Amino acid sequence: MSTPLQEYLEQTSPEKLNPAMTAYVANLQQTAAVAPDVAEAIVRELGTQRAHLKLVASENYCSLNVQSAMGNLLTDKYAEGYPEHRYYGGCENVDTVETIACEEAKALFGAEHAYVQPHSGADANLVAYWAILNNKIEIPECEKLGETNLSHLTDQQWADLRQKLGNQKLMGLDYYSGGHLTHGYRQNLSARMFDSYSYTVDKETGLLDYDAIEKQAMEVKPLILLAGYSAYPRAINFKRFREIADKCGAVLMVDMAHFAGLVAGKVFTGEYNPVEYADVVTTTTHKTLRGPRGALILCKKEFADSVNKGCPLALGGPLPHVMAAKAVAFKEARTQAYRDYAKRVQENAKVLAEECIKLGMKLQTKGTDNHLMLIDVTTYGLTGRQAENAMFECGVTLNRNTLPFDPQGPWWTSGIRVGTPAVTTLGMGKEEMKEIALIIDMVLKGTKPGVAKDGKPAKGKIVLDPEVKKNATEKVKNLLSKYVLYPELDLDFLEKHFCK
Ligand code: DSN
Repeated sequence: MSTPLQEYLEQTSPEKLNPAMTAYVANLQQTAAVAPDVAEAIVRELGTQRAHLKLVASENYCSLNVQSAMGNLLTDKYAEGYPEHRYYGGCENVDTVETIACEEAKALFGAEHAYVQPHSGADANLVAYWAILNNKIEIPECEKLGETNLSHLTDQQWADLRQKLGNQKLMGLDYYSGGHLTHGYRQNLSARMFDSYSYTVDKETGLLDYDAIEKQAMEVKPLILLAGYSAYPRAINFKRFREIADKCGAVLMVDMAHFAGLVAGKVFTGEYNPVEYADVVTTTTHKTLRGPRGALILCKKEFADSVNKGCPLALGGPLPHVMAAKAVAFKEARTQAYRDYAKRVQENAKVLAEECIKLGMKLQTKGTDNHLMLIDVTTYGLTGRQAENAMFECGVTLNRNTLPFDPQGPWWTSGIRVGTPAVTTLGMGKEEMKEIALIIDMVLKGTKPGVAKDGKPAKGKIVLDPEVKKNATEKVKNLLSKYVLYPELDLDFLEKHFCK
Protein backbone atom coordinates (compact mmCIF):
# COMPACT_ATOMS: atom_id res chain seq x y z
CA MET A 1 0.00 0.00 0.00
CA SER A 2 1.42 3.38 -0.90
CA THR A 3 1.81 6.14 1.65
CA PRO A 4 0.06 9.54 1.31
CA LEU A 5 3.38 11.07 0.27
CA GLN A 6 3.98 8.45 -2.42
CA GLU A 7 0.45 8.94 -3.65
CA TYR A 8 0.82 12.71 -3.78
CA LEU A 9 4.10 12.42 -5.67
CA GLU A 10 2.68 9.84 -8.10
CA GLN A 11 -0.51 11.72 -8.89
CA THR A 12 1.13 15.14 -9.36
CA SER A 13 2.95 16.06 -12.53
CA PRO A 14 6.49 17.37 -11.92
CA GLU A 15 5.63 20.93 -12.99
CA LYS A 16 2.72 21.00 -10.51
CA LEU A 17 4.69 19.55 -7.61
CA ASN A 18 4.49 21.99 -4.79
CA PRO A 19 7.23 21.98 -2.11
CA ALA A 20 4.89 23.34 0.56
CA MET A 21 2.30 20.64 -0.08
CA THR A 22 4.98 17.96 -0.30
CA ALA A 23 6.39 19.05 3.05
CA TYR A 24 2.93 19.19 4.60
CA VAL A 25 2.03 15.68 3.46
CA ALA A 26 5.40 14.36 4.64
CA ASN A 27 5.04 16.01 8.05
CA LEU A 28 1.47 14.86 8.55
CA GLN A 29 2.44 11.37 7.55
CA GLN A 30 5.13 11.37 10.25
CA THR A 31 2.65 12.69 12.82
CA ALA A 32 -0.08 10.26 11.79
CA ALA A 33 2.27 7.31 12.17
CA VAL A 34 2.18 7.93 15.93
CA ALA A 35 -0.90 10.06 16.49
CA PRO A 36 -3.40 9.92 13.62
CA ASP A 37 -5.92 11.82 15.73
CA VAL A 38 -3.48 14.72 16.05
CA ALA A 39 -2.73 14.73 12.32
CA GLU A 40 -6.49 14.77 11.72
CA ALA A 41 -6.99 17.73 14.03
CA ILE A 42 -4.28 19.68 12.19
CA VAL A 43 -5.98 19.05 8.86
CA ARG A 44 -9.39 19.88 10.32
CA GLU A 45 -7.99 23.16 11.64
CA LEU A 46 -7.00 24.08 8.09
CA GLY A 47 -10.58 23.37 7.06
CA THR A 48 -11.94 25.44 9.95
CA GLN A 49 -9.62 28.37 9.28
CA ARG A 50 -10.49 28.30 5.60
CA ALA A 51 -14.21 28.27 6.36
CA HIS A 52 -14.20 31.26 8.71
CA LEU A 53 -13.65 34.91 8.07
CA LYS A 54 -11.05 35.85 10.64
CA LEU A 55 -11.61 39.30 12.09
CA VAL A 56 -9.89 38.65 15.43
CA ALA A 57 -7.63 41.71 15.67
CA SER A 58 -4.83 39.81 17.41
CA GLU A 59 -4.63 36.89 14.97
CA ASN A 60 -3.02 36.44 11.59
CA TYR A 61 -1.72 33.74 9.24
CA CYS A 62 2.03 33.30 9.26
CA SER A 63 3.74 32.05 6.13
CA LEU A 64 4.36 28.36 5.51
CA ASN A 65 8.07 29.25 5.55
CA VAL A 66 7.70 30.48 9.12
CA GLN A 67 5.80 27.33 10.04
CA SER A 68 8.32 24.95 8.52
CA ALA A 69 11.18 26.62 10.42
CA MET A 70 9.52 25.47 13.67
CA GLY A 71 9.24 21.78 12.97
CA ASN A 72 12.72 20.49 13.65
CA LEU A 73 15.25 19.15 16.17
CA LEU A 74 16.09 22.55 17.62
CA THR A 75 13.23 21.83 19.99
CA ASP A 76 15.42 19.20 21.66
CA LYS A 77 18.01 21.65 22.91
CA TYR A 78 18.20 23.29 26.30
CA ALA A 79 19.81 26.71 26.03
CA GLU A 80 19.22 28.64 29.24
CA GLY A 81 21.13 31.89 29.19
CA TYR A 82 21.71 33.82 25.96
CA PRO A 83 24.12 33.54 23.02
CA GLU A 84 27.70 32.89 24.13
CA HIS A 85 26.51 32.75 27.74
CA ARG A 86 24.71 29.45 28.29
CA TYR A 87 24.19 27.14 31.21
CA TYR A 88 24.40 24.08 28.89
CA GLY A 89 27.05 22.76 26.56
CA GLY A 90 26.58 22.30 22.82
CA CYS A 91 24.61 25.46 22.17
CA GLU A 92 26.63 26.78 19.24
CA ASN A 93 23.88 26.27 16.65
CA VAL A 94 21.22 27.67 18.92
CA ASP A 95 23.57 30.63 19.44
CA THR A 96 23.67 31.10 15.68
CA VAL A 97 19.89 30.95 15.34
CA GLU A 98 19.22 33.24 18.29
CA THR A 99 21.86 35.73 17.16
CA ILE A 100 20.37 35.86 13.66
CA ALA A 101 16.90 36.45 15.12
CA CYS A 102 18.21 39.21 17.41
CA GLU A 103 20.14 40.92 14.61
CA GLU A 104 17.15 40.73 12.28
CA ALA A 105 14.88 42.18 14.96
CA LYS A 106 17.32 45.02 15.64
CA ALA A 107 17.59 45.83 11.94
CA LEU A 108 13.84 45.58 11.42
CA PHE A 109 12.95 47.98 14.22
CA GLY A 110 16.14 50.06 14.42
CA ALA A 111 16.60 48.93 18.02
CA GLU A 112 19.76 49.02 20.11
CA HIS A 113 19.16 45.57 21.62
CA ALA A 114 16.80 42.64 21.03
CA TYR A 115 15.86 39.62 23.13
CA VAL A 116 13.87 36.99 21.27
CA GLN A 117 13.24 34.33 23.91
CA PRO A 118 9.87 35.22 25.48
CA HIS A 119 7.25 32.60 24.73
CA SER A 120 4.31 34.98 24.90
CA GLY A 121 3.49 38.64 25.32
CA ALA A 122 2.73 38.11 29.00
CA ASP A 123 6.16 36.52 29.45
CA ALA A 124 7.81 39.39 27.61
CA ASN A 125 6.12 41.90 29.91
CA LEU A 126 7.19 39.91 32.95
CA VAL A 127 10.81 39.87 31.78
CA ALA A 128 10.65 43.57 30.94
CA TYR A 129 9.27 44.44 34.38
CA TRP A 130 12.00 42.47 36.12
CA ALA A 131 14.68 43.87 33.84
CA ILE A 132 13.62 47.37 34.83
CA LEU A 133 13.48 46.40 38.51
CA ASN A 134 16.91 44.82 38.17
CA ASN A 135 18.38 47.88 36.47
CA LYS A 136 16.74 50.59 38.54
CA ILE A 137 16.39 49.02 41.99
CA GLU A 138 18.44 45.85 42.46
CA ILE A 139 21.74 46.92 40.91
CA PRO A 140 21.88 50.37 42.62
CA GLU A 141 20.89 48.82 45.97
CA CYS A 142 23.58 46.16 45.63
CA GLU A 143 26.09 48.84 44.68
CA LYS A 144 25.22 50.73 47.88
CA LEU A 145 25.90 47.54 49.83
CA GLY A 146 29.12 46.94 47.90
CA GLU A 147 27.95 43.45 46.98
CA THR A 148 27.08 42.14 43.52
CA ASN A 149 26.41 38.54 44.47
CA LEU A 150 22.87 38.17 45.84
CA SER A 151 23.83 34.97 47.61
CA HIS A 152 26.26 36.94 49.74
CA LEU A 153 23.65 39.35 51.10
CA THR A 154 22.63 38.79 54.70
CA ASP A 155 19.07 37.63 55.34
CA GLN A 156 18.17 41.15 56.46
CA GLN A 157 19.76 42.77 53.38
CA TRP A 158 17.91 40.33 51.15
CA ALA A 159 14.61 40.98 52.96
CA ASP A 160 15.12 44.75 52.58
CA LEU A 161 15.89 44.37 48.89
CA ARG A 162 12.82 42.20 48.28
CA GLN A 163 10.74 44.77 50.10
CA LYS A 164 12.01 47.48 47.76
CA LEU A 165 11.51 45.35 44.64
CA GLY A 166 7.94 44.60 45.69
CA ASN A 167 6.92 48.17 46.40
CA GLN A 168 7.45 49.90 43.10
CA LYS A 169 4.78 51.73 41.11
CA LEU A 170 3.50 50.81 37.69
CA MET A 171 1.17 53.08 35.74
CA GLY A 172 -0.48 51.63 32.64
CA LEU A 173 -3.65 51.89 30.58
CA ASP A 174 -6.74 50.64 32.37
CA TYR A 175 -8.03 47.29 31.19
CA TYR A 176 -11.46 48.80 30.49
CA SER A 177 -9.86 51.51 28.38
CA GLY A 178 -8.10 48.95 26.19
CA GLY A 179 -5.04 48.11 28.30
CA HIS A 180 -3.87 44.53 28.62
CA LEU A 181 -4.32 42.27 31.64
CA THR A 182 -0.57 42.40 32.24
CA HIS A 183 -0.59 46.20 32.45
CA GLY A 184 -1.60 46.20 36.09
CA TYR A 185 -5.04 44.56 36.08
CA ARG A 186 -5.83 43.12 39.50
CA GLN A 187 -6.53 39.65 38.15
CA ASN A 188 -2.97 39.51 36.84
CA LEU A 189 0.40 39.11 38.51
CA SER A 190 1.39 42.61 37.37
CA ALA A 191 -1.00 44.24 39.86
CA ARG A 192 0.24 41.98 42.64
CA MET A 193 3.96 42.54 42.21
CA PHE A 194 3.57 46.30 41.68
CA ASP A 195 1.71 49.05 43.42
CA SER A 196 -0.37 49.51 40.32
CA TYR A 197 -2.12 52.62 38.98
CA SER A 198 -4.19 52.97 35.83
CA TYR A 199 -4.91 55.88 33.53
CA THR A 200 -8.04 55.81 31.43
CA VAL A 201 -9.16 57.22 28.12
CA ASP A 202 -11.24 60.37 28.19
CA LYS A 203 -14.88 59.61 29.03
CA GLU A 204 -16.24 61.87 26.29
CA THR A 205 -13.90 61.25 23.39
CA GLY A 206 -12.57 57.80 24.23
CA LEU A 207 -9.10 59.12 23.40
CA LEU A 208 -5.93 59.18 25.48
CA ASP A 209 -5.69 62.55 27.17
CA TYR A 210 -1.95 63.19 27.44
CA ASP A 211 -2.34 66.19 29.76
CA ALA A 212 -4.45 64.14 32.17
CA ILE A 213 -1.93 61.28 32.00
CA GLU A 214 0.86 63.75 32.76
CA LYS A 215 -1.01 65.17 35.74
CA GLN A 216 -1.64 61.69 37.14
CA ALA A 217 1.95 60.58 36.49
CA MET A 218 3.26 63.60 38.37
CA GLU A 219 1.09 62.63 41.33
CA VAL A 220 1.87 58.89 41.23
CA LYS A 221 5.54 59.16 40.21
CA PRO A 222 5.66 55.57 38.90
CA LEU A 223 8.86 53.66 38.37
CA ILE A 224 7.38 52.43 35.09
CA LEU A 225 5.09 54.40 32.82
CA LEU A 226 3.57 51.89 30.42
CA ALA A 227 1.98 52.73 27.08
CA GLY A 228 0.36 50.30 24.67
CA TYR A 229 -2.90 48.45 24.40
CA SER A 230 -4.93 45.45 23.34
CA ALA A 231 -8.00 47.38 22.32
CA TYR A 232 -7.44 51.04 21.47
CA PRO A 233 -8.12 52.10 17.90
CA ARG A 234 -5.80 55.08 17.66
CA ALA A 235 -2.09 55.77 17.18
CA ILE A 236 -0.20 56.77 20.31
CA ASN A 237 2.12 59.75 20.44
CA PHE A 238 5.21 58.25 22.05
CA LYS A 239 7.15 61.52 21.96
CA ARG A 240 4.55 62.92 24.32
CA PHE A 241 4.80 59.81 26.52
CA ARG A 242 8.59 60.25 26.61
CA GLU A 243 8.15 63.83 27.82
CA ILE A 244 5.80 62.65 30.55
CA ALA A 245 8.15 59.86 31.62
CA ASP A 246 11.09 62.27 31.76
CA LYS A 247 9.09 64.79 33.74
CA CYS A 248 7.97 62.28 36.38
CA GLY A 249 11.22 60.34 36.39
CA ALA A 250 9.76 57.06 35.05
CA VAL A 251 11.15 54.41 32.79
CA LEU A 252 9.05 54.42 29.62
CA MET A 253 7.92 50.94 28.62
CA VAL A 254 5.73 50.25 25.59
CA ASP A 255 3.78 47.10 24.82
CA MET A 256 3.35 47.27 21.05
CA ALA A 257 2.04 43.70 20.71
CA HIS A 258 -0.93 44.75 18.64
CA PHE A 259 0.70 47.22 16.31
CA ALA A 260 4.28 45.91 16.00
CA GLY A 261 3.54 45.03 12.39
CA LEU A 262 2.59 48.63 11.68
CA VAL A 263 5.88 49.77 13.22
CA ALA A 264 7.89 47.14 11.33
CA GLY A 265 6.04 48.02 8.12
CA LYS A 266 6.84 51.76 8.56
CA VAL A 267 3.20 52.74 8.88
CA PHE A 268 3.81 54.16 12.34
CA THR A 269 6.90 56.33 12.09
CA GLY A 270 8.34 59.37 13.89
CA GLU A 271 6.51 60.16 17.09
CA TYR A 272 4.23 57.14 16.57
CA ASN A 273 7.16 54.72 16.56
CA PRO A 274 7.72 53.57 20.16
CA VAL A 275 11.18 52.14 19.50
CA GLU A 276 12.54 55.67 19.03
CA TYR A 277 11.26 56.88 22.37
CA ALA A 278 10.83 54.05 24.85
CA ASP A 279 13.47 52.50 27.10
CA VAL A 280 11.95 49.05 26.77
CA VAL A 281 9.48 47.80 24.15
CA THR A 282 7.72 44.44 24.23
CA THR A 283 5.68 42.74 21.56
CA THR A 284 4.21 39.45 20.55
CA THR A 285 5.41 38.11 17.22
CA HIS A 286 2.19 36.55 15.94
CA LYS A 287 -0.24 39.46 15.61
CA THR A 288 0.21 42.16 12.95
CA LEU A 289 3.88 41.16 12.82
CA ARG A 290 2.78 37.83 11.27
CA GLY A 291 5.42 35.58 12.78
CA PRO A 292 5.19 32.46 14.93
CA ARG A 293 3.41 32.47 18.30
CA GLY A 294 5.85 34.09 20.71
CA ALA A 295 7.29 37.41 21.76
CA LEU A 296 10.23 39.78 21.66
CA ILE A 297 11.78 42.57 23.72
CA LEU A 298 13.62 45.57 22.31
CA CYS A 299 15.47 47.98 24.55
CA LYS A 300 18.08 50.67 24.87
CA LYS A 301 21.63 49.44 25.55
CA GLU A 302 21.31 50.52 29.18
CA PHE A 303 18.77 47.73 29.79
CA ALA A 304 20.36 45.04 27.61
CA ASP A 305 22.17 43.12 30.36
CA SER A 306 19.09 43.12 32.57
CA VAL A 307 16.81 41.97 29.75
CA ASN A 308 19.23 39.17 28.87
CA LYS A 309 18.68 37.77 32.35
CA GLY A 310 15.10 36.84 31.32
CA CYS A 311 15.95 33.14 31.33
CA PRO A 312 16.37 31.74 33.93
CA LEU A 313 15.13 34.74 35.99
CA ALA A 314 11.53 34.59 34.79
CA LEU A 315 11.40 32.27 31.78
CA GLY A 316 11.90 28.57 31.33
CA GLY A 317 14.30 27.30 28.68
CA PRO A 318 14.07 29.12 25.36
CA LEU A 319 12.33 27.51 22.40
CA PRO A 320 15.11 27.44 19.78
CA HIS A 321 12.82 26.13 17.04
CA VAL A 322 10.49 29.09 17.58
CA MET A 323 13.44 31.49 17.59
CA ALA A 324 14.33 30.05 14.17
CA ALA A 325 10.81 30.82 12.98
CA LYS A 326 11.04 34.32 14.46
CA ALA A 327 14.22 34.91 12.45
CA VAL A 328 12.39 33.88 9.27
CA ALA A 329 9.45 36.15 10.08
CA PHE A 330 11.72 39.14 10.79
CA LYS A 331 13.47 38.60 7.46
CA GLU A 332 10.07 38.55 5.75
CA ALA A 333 9.05 41.74 7.55
CA ARG A 334 12.10 43.55 6.15
CA THR A 335 10.79 43.27 2.59
CA GLN A 336 8.85 45.80 0.55
CA ALA A 337 6.08 43.21 0.20
CA TYR A 338 5.62 43.25 3.96
CA ARG A 339 5.63 47.06 4.10
CA ASP A 340 2.91 47.07 1.43
CA TYR A 341 0.98 44.56 3.52
CA ALA A 342 1.21 46.71 6.66
CA LYS A 343 -0.03 49.74 4.74
CA ARG A 344 -3.00 47.76 3.43
CA VAL A 345 -3.86 46.52 6.94
CA GLN A 346 -4.29 50.13 8.01
CA GLU A 347 -6.10 51.18 4.80
CA ASN A 348 -8.49 48.26 5.09
CA ALA A 349 -9.24 49.11 8.71
CA LYS A 350 -10.02 52.69 7.75
CA VAL A 351 -12.37 51.62 4.97
CA LEU A 352 -14.07 49.03 7.16
CA ALA A 353 -14.56 51.59 9.94
CA GLU A 354 -15.96 54.18 7.53
CA GLU A 355 -18.37 51.69 6.02
CA CYS A 356 -19.53 50.54 9.47
CA ILE A 357 -20.17 54.14 10.45
CA LYS A 358 -22.10 54.75 7.21
CA LEU A 359 -24.31 51.82 8.17
CA GLY A 360 -25.09 53.53 11.46
CA MET A 361 -22.72 51.65 13.79
CA LYS A 362 -21.27 53.40 16.80
CA LEU A 363 -17.49 53.07 16.80
CA GLN A 364 -15.29 53.84 19.78
CA THR A 365 -13.46 57.13 18.98
CA LYS A 366 -15.47 57.26 15.74
CA GLY A 367 -12.87 55.40 13.71
CA THR A 368 -9.39 53.95 13.66
CA ASP A 369 -5.75 54.78 12.92
CA ASN A 370 -4.49 51.25 13.22
CA HIS A 371 -5.62 47.70 12.44
CA LEU A 372 -8.62 47.46 14.76
CA MET A 373 -11.91 49.04 15.71
CA LEU A 374 -14.32 48.68 18.59
CA ILE A 375 -18.00 48.53 17.76
CA ASP A 376 -20.64 49.30 20.37
CA VAL A 377 -23.26 46.59 19.88
CA THR A 378 -25.70 47.92 22.46
CA THR A 379 -27.19 49.98 19.61
CA TYR A 380 -28.39 46.62 18.23
CA GLY A 381 -29.79 45.68 21.65
CA LEU A 382 -27.08 43.06 22.14
CA THR A 383 -24.21 42.29 24.47
CA GLY A 384 -20.76 41.68 23.04
CA ARG A 385 -21.15 38.00 23.88
CA GLN A 386 -24.35 37.76 21.87
CA ALA A 387 -22.81 39.60 18.93
CA GLU A 388 -19.73 37.35 19.01
CA ASN A 389 -21.95 34.24 19.02
CA ALA A 390 -24.14 35.50 16.18
CA MET A 391 -21.13 36.35 14.01
CA PHE A 392 -19.58 32.95 14.68
CA GLU A 393 -22.79 31.19 13.64
CA CYS A 394 -22.46 32.93 10.30
CA GLY A 395 -18.82 31.97 9.82
CA VAL A 396 -17.10 35.06 11.20
CA THR A 397 -14.63 34.87 14.09
CA LEU A 398 -14.09 37.97 16.18
CA ASN A 399 -14.09 38.66 19.88
CA ARG A 400 -16.28 40.54 22.28
CA ASN A 401 -14.54 43.38 24.06
CA THR A 402 -15.20 45.76 26.87
CA LEU A 403 -15.76 49.37 25.90
CA PRO A 404 -14.34 52.10 28.14
CA PHE A 405 -16.22 52.16 31.47
CA ASP A 406 -18.29 49.22 30.26
CA PRO A 407 -21.18 48.43 32.65
CA GLN A 408 -21.40 44.89 31.22
CA GLY A 409 -17.93 43.93 32.50
CA PRO A 410 -15.33 41.81 30.71
CA TRP A 411 -17.40 38.63 30.42
CA TRP A 412 -20.49 39.90 28.59
CA THR A 413 -19.17 43.26 27.35
CA SER A 414 -20.90 45.92 25.27
CA GLY A 415 -18.62 45.76 22.28
CA ILE A 416 -16.88 43.68 19.69
CA ARG A 417 -13.32 44.15 18.46
CA VAL A 418 -12.75 43.84 14.74
CA GLY A 419 -9.37 43.72 13.02
CA THR A 420 -7.98 43.52 9.52
CA PRO A 421 -4.54 41.79 9.78
CA ALA A 422 -5.72 38.31 8.78
CA VAL A 423 -8.12 39.23 5.97
CA THR A 424 -5.44 41.52 4.55
CA THR A 425 -2.97 38.62 4.54
CA LEU A 426 -5.53 36.70 2.49
CA GLY A 427 -5.38 39.52 -0.04
CA MET A 428 -8.68 41.25 0.64
CA GLY A 429 -8.99 44.96 -0.12
CA LYS A 430 -11.40 47.88 -0.03
CA GLU A 431 -14.30 46.20 -1.85
CA GLU A 432 -14.17 43.25 0.52
CA MET A 433 -14.13 45.59 3.53
CA LYS A 434 -17.38 47.12 2.29
CA GLU A 435 -18.86 43.64 1.98
CA ILE A 436 -17.67 42.72 5.49
CA ALA A 437 -19.30 45.84 6.96
CA LEU A 438 -22.58 44.84 5.31
CA ILE A 439 -22.30 41.30 6.68
CA ILE A 440 -21.65 42.52 10.25
CA ASP A 441 -24.61 44.91 10.07
CA MET A 442 -26.88 42.28 8.54
CA VAL A 443 -26.06 39.68 11.20
CA LEU A 444 -26.37 42.05 14.15
CA LYS A 445 -29.68 43.41 12.85
CA GLY A 446 -30.94 39.86 12.42
CA THR A 447 -30.06 38.87 15.99
CA LYS A 448 -32.27 39.25 19.04
CA PRO A 449 -31.28 38.53 22.64
CA GLY A 450 -32.34 35.05 23.71
CA VAL A 451 -34.29 34.23 26.84
CA ALA A 452 -33.35 31.95 29.70
CA LYS A 453 -35.60 29.12 30.95
CA ASP A 454 -37.16 31.47 33.50
CA GLY A 455 -38.18 33.83 30.69
CA LYS A 456 -35.65 36.50 31.61
CA PRO A 457 -33.27 37.92 28.97
CA ALA A 458 -30.09 35.82 28.76
CA LYS A 459 -26.97 37.86 28.11
CA GLY A 460 -25.25 35.10 26.17
CA LYS A 461 -28.14 33.59 24.25
CA ILE A 462 -29.33 34.67 20.85
CA VAL A 463 -32.15 34.18 18.43
CA LEU A 464 -30.69 34.53 14.96
CA ASP A 465 -33.09 34.99 12.04
CA PRO A 466 -32.55 31.82 9.91
CA GLU A 467 -32.88 33.77 6.67
CA VAL A 468 -30.22 36.23 7.81
CA LYS A 469 -27.99 33.38 8.89
CA LYS A 470 -28.35 31.70 5.48
CA ASN A 471 -27.62 34.91 3.56
CA ALA A 472 -24.72 35.96 5.72
CA THR A 473 -23.15 32.50 5.67
CA GLU A 474 -23.38 32.43 1.89
CA LYS A 475 -21.79 35.85 1.62
CA VAL A 476 -18.94 34.79 3.90
CA LYS A 477 -18.44 31.61 1.91
CA ASN A 478 -18.43 33.51 -1.34
CA LEU A 479 -15.85 35.98 -0.02
CA LEU A 480 -13.58 33.23 1.28
CA SER A 481 -13.82 31.25 -1.95
CA LYS A 482 -11.94 34.08 -3.66
CA TYR A 483 -9.24 34.31 -0.98
CA VAL A 484 -8.18 30.81 -0.04
CA LEU A 485 -5.91 30.39 2.96
CA TYR A 486 -2.64 28.67 2.03
CA PRO A 487 -3.74 27.94 -1.56
CA GLU A 488 -0.65 25.73 -1.96
CA LEU A 489 -2.30 23.15 0.29
CA ASP A 490 -4.78 20.71 -1.25
CA LEU A 491 -7.33 20.30 1.54
CA ASP A 492 -9.31 17.59 -0.25
CA PHE A 493 -6.21 15.45 -0.54
CA LEU A 494 -5.27 16.02 3.09
CA GLU A 495 -8.77 15.23 4.34
CA LYS A 496 -8.95 12.12 2.23
CA HIS A 497 -5.71 10.77 3.68
CA PHE A 498 -5.70 12.01 7.24
CA CYS A 499 -9.33 12.43 8.32
CA LYS A 500 -11.62 9.56 9.18
N1 DSN B 1 -4.99 38.01 23.72
C1 DSN B 1 -4.42 39.15 23.04
C2 DSN B 1 -5.45 39.94 22.34
O1 DSN B 1 -6.35 39.33 21.83
O2 DSN B 1 -5.36 41.15 22.28
C3 DSN B 1 -3.63 39.97 23.94
O3 DSN B 1 -2.79 39.15 24.68
